[in-house]
Amino acid sequence: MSSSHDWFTHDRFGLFIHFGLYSTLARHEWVMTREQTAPEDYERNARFFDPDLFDAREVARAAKAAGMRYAVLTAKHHEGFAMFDSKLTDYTSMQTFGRDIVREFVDACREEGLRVGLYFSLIDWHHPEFTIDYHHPLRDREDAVELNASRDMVMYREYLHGQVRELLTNYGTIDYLFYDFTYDEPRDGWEGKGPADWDAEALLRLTRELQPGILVNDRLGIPADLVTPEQYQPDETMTRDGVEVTWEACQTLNGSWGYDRDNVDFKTPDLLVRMLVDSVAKGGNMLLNIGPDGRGAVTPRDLATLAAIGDWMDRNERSVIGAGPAAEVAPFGTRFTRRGDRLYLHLFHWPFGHVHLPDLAGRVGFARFLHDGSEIRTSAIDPDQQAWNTTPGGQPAGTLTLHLPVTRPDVLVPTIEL
Ligand code: H79
Repeated sequence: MSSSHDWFTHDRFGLFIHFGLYSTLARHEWVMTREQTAPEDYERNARFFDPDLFDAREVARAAKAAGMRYAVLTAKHHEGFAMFDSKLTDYTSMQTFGRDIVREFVDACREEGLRVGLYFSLIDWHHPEFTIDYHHPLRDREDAVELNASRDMVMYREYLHGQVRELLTNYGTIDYLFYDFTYDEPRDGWEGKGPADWDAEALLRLTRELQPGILVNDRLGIPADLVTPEQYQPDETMTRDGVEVTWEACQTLNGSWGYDRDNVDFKTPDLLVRMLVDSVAKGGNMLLNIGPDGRGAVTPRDLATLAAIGDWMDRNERSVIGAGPAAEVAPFGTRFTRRGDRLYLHLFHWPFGHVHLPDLAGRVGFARFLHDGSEIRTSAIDPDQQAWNTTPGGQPAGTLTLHLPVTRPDVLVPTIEL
């Protein structure tokens, strides 16, 4: 069965962009909560935010060159600062530095042929009607409970729905909306927030009414189109009530989403390719994040990482894009993906001499490295003539053995097409 969402599972790989006032503070996008900054103090930073080097075309081109097919920008994060021309507040990029970042982003994506995604925070620590809860920057104030008595989530909800209406009305077709997030279990004597606070049913209805083809994640706290595991790789294909679900792992380069100057705990390009392959092997997507810096530039390091992934994708992308899980069981330290009648074996480590693939004897016409098309010689254990085989001992009948070169080819993840 095909649907308007098929592009998503086909495309498999997208770019996440976290960009906001926190980019210039440069110490994690949760800095407001971490440092318990009052909204009026945090707001002062807005006057100094001037991302003169933000170039949406450059970002979109880097995504394209990395092999990504869609991109998702933070239209507004928990800090409440709108990176678009919202008429419902003056706390916007338009009012402070005269640019509609969402507009620049959607235009650039379309020019580069990328699907357009927006991230929108359900949380808003700047809005005066948003009640204080355990994630809120005012949580530790003595008068927090009294302050809440004068806050009204009904009014906040109107604002929330209103900004979503703006985003889904004024920027053409939006393919994907990433809401963030529901935390409805109480903690430390505080309430959380969830579907009732967002009026999730009505918000989801509004979303679909304004953008009939849109894909929505499930962080409104009610089932929607996909689940978005954050900074972890699921153990296997994800299911809900026994049915496989569409999923996407969102992953960071260094553990922070917003630009985090002093955090140098970076994932390597080869690890990131393995994470992408791992997602596809389990039926999922990967949304990989960058955080442009305080001037809006993508850091040289992040650009280099994207370029390195792109080098791998140039030769190997057909093993992930348009591909999905395979029924065959992959040997330890490897992953299988499948596209049509092709199986792809991704080697996360480099064994000496051979890889043994159970039950594949007689089913493989040709084996080759994907990066250079070079043949991998194979041998099979013939169930009728066990003595004939050249395979080193101990493999059961039906096993296909791949004969690898001693030297690991110089690619991030060697991939063999079967
Ligand atoms: O936008 C990104 C994150 O800011 C947001 N979702 C992604 C896509 C998000 N991150 N964490 N959470 C949502 C859940 C809350 C985690 C917390 Fe913490 C743990 C809040 C306080 C402790 C980690 C450490 C995040 C802030 C400080």
